Amino acid sequence: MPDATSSRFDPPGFALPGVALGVATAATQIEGGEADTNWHRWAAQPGRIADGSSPRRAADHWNRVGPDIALLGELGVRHYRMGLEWARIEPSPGRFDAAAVEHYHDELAALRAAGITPLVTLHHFSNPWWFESAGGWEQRHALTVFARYVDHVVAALGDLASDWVTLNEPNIYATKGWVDGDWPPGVTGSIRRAQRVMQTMAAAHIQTYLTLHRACPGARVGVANHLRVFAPRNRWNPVHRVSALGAEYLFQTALTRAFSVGRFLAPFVQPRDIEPGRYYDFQGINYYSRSSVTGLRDGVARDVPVNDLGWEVYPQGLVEVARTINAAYPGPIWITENGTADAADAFRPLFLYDHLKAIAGSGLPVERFYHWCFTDNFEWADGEEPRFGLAALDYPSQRRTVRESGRFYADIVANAGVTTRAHERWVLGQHYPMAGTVPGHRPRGGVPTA
Ligand code: IFM
Repeated sequence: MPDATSSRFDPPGFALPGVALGVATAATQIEGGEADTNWHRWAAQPGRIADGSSPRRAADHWNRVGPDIALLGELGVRHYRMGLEWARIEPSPGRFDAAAVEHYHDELAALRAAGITPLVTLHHFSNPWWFESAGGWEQRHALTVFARYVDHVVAALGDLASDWVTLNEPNIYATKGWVDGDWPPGVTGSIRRAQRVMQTMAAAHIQTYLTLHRACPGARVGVANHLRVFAPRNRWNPVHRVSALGAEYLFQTALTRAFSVGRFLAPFVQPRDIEPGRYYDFQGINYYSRSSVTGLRDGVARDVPVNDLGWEVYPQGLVEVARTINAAYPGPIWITENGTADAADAFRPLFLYDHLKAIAGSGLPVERFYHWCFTDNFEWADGEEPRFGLAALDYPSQRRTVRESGRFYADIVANAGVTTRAHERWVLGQHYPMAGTVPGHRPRGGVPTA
């Protein structure tokens, strides 16, 4: 029998005051259908996608916007991060597709009518083929071309969106595309070109930040930064230690500096037309895992909990990266993505609990948390197999079924925290698989450190 001093958040429950909870998606990963993007072309090449799938199927969201918004309503979320497919909006250089723009306009209006605040991502790994084939983010005119797209979007949709992510994870985009080579354009081993891509994207962010603020007073604009913890595999080994520091610097430290305050430290070069300033209204953090560094590549430590893709589950890391970025660039923190691949839904509730609990006890100014992902979706080169959704997707029938973790999340949203009872119902007794026990364990997003 609860006594007078007991609360519904008694440990192991906890409240999450001040954190607005939402879910995240990206256009190419859920929309389905035809769009002439680098990813649609990449997926058409044999062997590029682990299971041979493509973004053409995905979650068919393009044709299911209404029911999907109803499903968001069932989860009770009031915040939704969604992406725009540039290739749909601008199918050939300078020609804008009024029907595609109207589709997004209607989607934003429907979200607003349902009481859901959209956070709109302008670029999330996918480029129109005409842009990609002209050199993509390496071409001289990339900034001008991207600015033309942004101007159009802002004029057409700026009345319905005030929260914007300019770019999603440019460090992953550049590392996978120009160093690992398992994403388009498939270049391997060129750290120099990857850095050039990141430099151009940093300049694009700043240019877009200024455009959005000129056009939409009150806009809140940031980058969805992929941040991870880099730990030396053996902390007594000097090579591991120096490599971990080097990897962190090359992968995220110099880049977040350029994005946030327009200061381009080596290996970047300060662009002549960019003045140092403040170019963020929130620090967006996509957090998934910790890297265990030995030298040339990062990896996953032995004997650690992992998800279906073999990524270490390290909840405290979310607070570690958030503290680091907040100390350098104070201001609101929006966790623009956090979630895990767990097809059996065997540990997603525990994952959610551990990460949200880390935030709750951190004292950091976390204003928003977007779970990745709303539904299962096309996970880039890993295809349809990894399951990140709060809603399970049966691809052939396109049937969505809210998982138990989705019900748990809805309960957290409704209570603004994890109640003692919810912990007992969804979390108690769960545990993570351990590294070495996950078939097909493939750490990804490796960062070269030499
Ligand atoms: O699916 C991706 C998303 O596109 C970017 N952040 C990481 C997610 C999981 O890998």
